[in-house]
Amino acid sequence: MKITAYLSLGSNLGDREANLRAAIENLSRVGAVGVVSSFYETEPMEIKEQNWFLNCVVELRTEMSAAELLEGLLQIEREMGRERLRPKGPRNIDIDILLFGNQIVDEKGLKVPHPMMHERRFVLAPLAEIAPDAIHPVFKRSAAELLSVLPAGDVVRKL
Ligand code: PH2
Ligand code: MG
Ligand code: MG
Repeated sequence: MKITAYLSLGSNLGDREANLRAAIENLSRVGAVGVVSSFYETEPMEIKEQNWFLNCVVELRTEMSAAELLEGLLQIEREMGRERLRPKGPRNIDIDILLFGNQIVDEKGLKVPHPMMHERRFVLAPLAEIAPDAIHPVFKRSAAELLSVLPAGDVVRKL
């Protein structure tokens, strides 16, 4: 049975746009890529003293389980030369699972929905652009609702 997942992609090292495009190409190995949001230039959150990011959200239809999908995404990150220098620090590519159907997963190394997605404008703006009605299964709120109640904060602008 196919599941619709939403993924957050981010890059703040090297040619950020080329990195997002290459990652989106590689996603065909883990499922069928559906709608892709605009690319957004976003102020770094949590660790402030790093380059601005490009972020986007991608819809993916997949036959995989959430755990298999995570493994596939980590493999793509590795093949793209991702180095893990510092948690939440600079990276050429980051691919995170935001939503996986209406599933809730709480395991070591895999938390779905992404535990910080509702606090992050760089996630909610592109998600609400392509899937305003996608429901967060813990808060039972749509992406558009979560975005509308987010306090003004970090800068996120469509490229
Ligand atoms: N990712 C982080 C931490 N902070 N800030 C922005 N703007 N975009 C990101 O993708 C991002 C971040 C950890 O994954
Ligand atoms: Mg991340
Ligand atoms: Mg990640």
